[in-house]
Amino acid sequence: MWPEGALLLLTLVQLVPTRGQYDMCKSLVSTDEGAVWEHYACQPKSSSMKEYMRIRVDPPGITCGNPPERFCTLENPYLCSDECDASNPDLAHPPQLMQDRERSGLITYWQTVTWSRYPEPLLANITLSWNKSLELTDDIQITFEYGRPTIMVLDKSLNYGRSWQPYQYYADDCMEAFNMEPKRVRDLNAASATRVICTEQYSRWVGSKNEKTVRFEVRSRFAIFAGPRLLNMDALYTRMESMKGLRDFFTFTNLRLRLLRPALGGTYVQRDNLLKYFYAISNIEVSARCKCNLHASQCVFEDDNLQCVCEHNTTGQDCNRCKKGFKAKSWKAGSYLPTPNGTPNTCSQAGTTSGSNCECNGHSNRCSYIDYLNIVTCVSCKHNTRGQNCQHCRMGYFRNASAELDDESVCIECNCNQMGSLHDRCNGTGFCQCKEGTTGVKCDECAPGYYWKQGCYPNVCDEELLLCQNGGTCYQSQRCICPPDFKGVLCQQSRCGDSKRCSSASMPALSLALLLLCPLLNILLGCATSAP
Ligand SMILES: *[C@@H]1O[C@H](CO)[C@@H](O)[C@H](O)[C@H]1NC(C)=O
Ligand SMILES: *[C@@H]1O[C@H](CO)[C@@H](O)[C@H](O)[C@H]1NC(C)=O
Ligand SMILES: *[C@@H]1O[C@H](CO)[C@@H](O)[C@H](O)[C@H]1NC(C)=O
Ligand SMILES: *[C@@H]1O[C@H](CO)[C@@H](O)[C@H](O)[C@H]1NC(C)=O
Ligand SMILES: *[C@@H]1O[C@H](CO)[C@@H](O)[C@H](O)[C@H]1NC(C)=O
Ligand SMILES: [Ca+2]
Repeated sequence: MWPEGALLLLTLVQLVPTRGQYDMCKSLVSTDEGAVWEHYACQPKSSSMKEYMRIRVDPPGITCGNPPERFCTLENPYLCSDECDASNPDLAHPPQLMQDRERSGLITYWQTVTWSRYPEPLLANITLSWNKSLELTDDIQITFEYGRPTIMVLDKSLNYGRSWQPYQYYADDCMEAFNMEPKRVRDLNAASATRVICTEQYSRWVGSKNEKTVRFEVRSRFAIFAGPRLLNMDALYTRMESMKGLRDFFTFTNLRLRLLRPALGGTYVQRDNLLKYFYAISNIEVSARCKCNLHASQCVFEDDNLQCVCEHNTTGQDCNRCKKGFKAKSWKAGSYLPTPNGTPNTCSQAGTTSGSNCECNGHSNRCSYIDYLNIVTCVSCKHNTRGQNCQHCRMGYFRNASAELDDESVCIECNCNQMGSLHDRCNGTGFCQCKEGTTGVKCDECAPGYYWKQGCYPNVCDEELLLCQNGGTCYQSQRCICPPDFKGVLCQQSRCGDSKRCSSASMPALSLALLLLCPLLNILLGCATSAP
């Protein structure tokens, strides 16, 4: 179907000028002033994504044939003449047979080892990745040969596999397997269209030849809004604009099938014939379009990756940024509304109003002419920026050296310590201006010789120069704790003085321990002040 070569167009060039919805980004229209381009919201056509998916199966060794293994079928468990042998191309069942194009009716499939280690569960994960955000346009269909799993989960990731969420649960008994009420997509309504359900519809045993498909229903969910034959797509697109979750629900970068229990062909596992239990998948059909934020009508497969061919002066894998030199406004996705052509929300060139350059670096959508200065300036700069072109950081913020000028995180808060700094501004590398005795980038540390107590204060005492005397101890550099007979900042002054009213004065050899007992001694030994 696709020509050989590095660059494959997913969207066929339209030879006939019939126009589907949102499939053109621009067209030349004639006006009184000659031909001009008109721009529209646009999106690539839906296509089969199975050829572009990377498949990974886990755990290692789950694929059958190494060593070669015999297997039986559920329909005829006593005829076990089939063999899987990874070293023989005719008998091998590698993962890529889930995505091949089957010629001349020959079914090819990936197959796992048999459940010979029962009762240990037979588990397999199939991870499908595209390295591109995609939007489902039709049902996902997985074709199982030799029976559909009795327990399985479909997961999806929106962030290239960093995190996953369940998409749909499948079991022949949802209550038993997942403690969930069984549901069908047809039971859902506009309010519950994006609910993650468990369905029993695709897991019951009906014979392996009769029903091979497990679906993730997309069309029935679309039909909730667009009607049973999807004739009113405008209603669906309108909903997608007003319900952000609806659009995200159909968006993914990766899918994962967690196969948790194979087909049993009955209620129980027969331990005497475990060679008839395994998984086999012949095809995984994923119909989707590249997510290009309504800024591209084509998506190409280039250097092994899908890539939107961005229009409207946007760029990025998903057309999710404005091109350099087109950042007069912040980037915005195109909109399906108003139907039928939508709004392109194009990125526009640095303005030329009054000959003045009014590029706002993507931090503002508005400019204003200041009469007495004869300049055009950006107004309401966002993201903590300021300036004629929103090119500076606001007071209290500094420039993020690793961010481009149009990055939302271009300005970083100074975060100066309120107690330790003179004000909340900082210099170009984030250094705050510190009060005396305070140091550190944010002024939250004390210089040597200072202690922290809601700001830095000079030490009253320490272990070097400002020693507490006469046996006093230094408490957190803040004060000396003096023995009872001494006072003064460094306990340098005797309380007893000349009046010899303190016992310790007449007992110079008294140890520190006894000194601390002085109040007690006063009572016992009668050295109290009022002794006759
Ligand atoms: C399948 O993926 C899940 C989620 O990452 C993981 O917990 C589980 O161990 C995997 N199973 C196998 C058989 O690799
Ligand atoms: C994923 O796509 C991005 C953008 O096209 C590319 O830079 C990156 O190398 C791709 N990663 C892999 C693993 O192919
Ligand atoms: C994008 O920029 C080019 C100039 O490089 C201009 O001709 C074109 O009309 C712009 N497209 C849009 C949608 O603004
Ligand atoms: C600086 O910008 C980079 C690039 O956008 C961003 O990843 C980082 O989080 C920013 N740093 C801070 C502190 O905001
Ligand atoms: C900010 O202040 C620090 C410390 O005084 C200094 O090292 C740095 O060079 C200053 N940065 C700028 C951009 O002035
Ligand atoms: Ca196949």
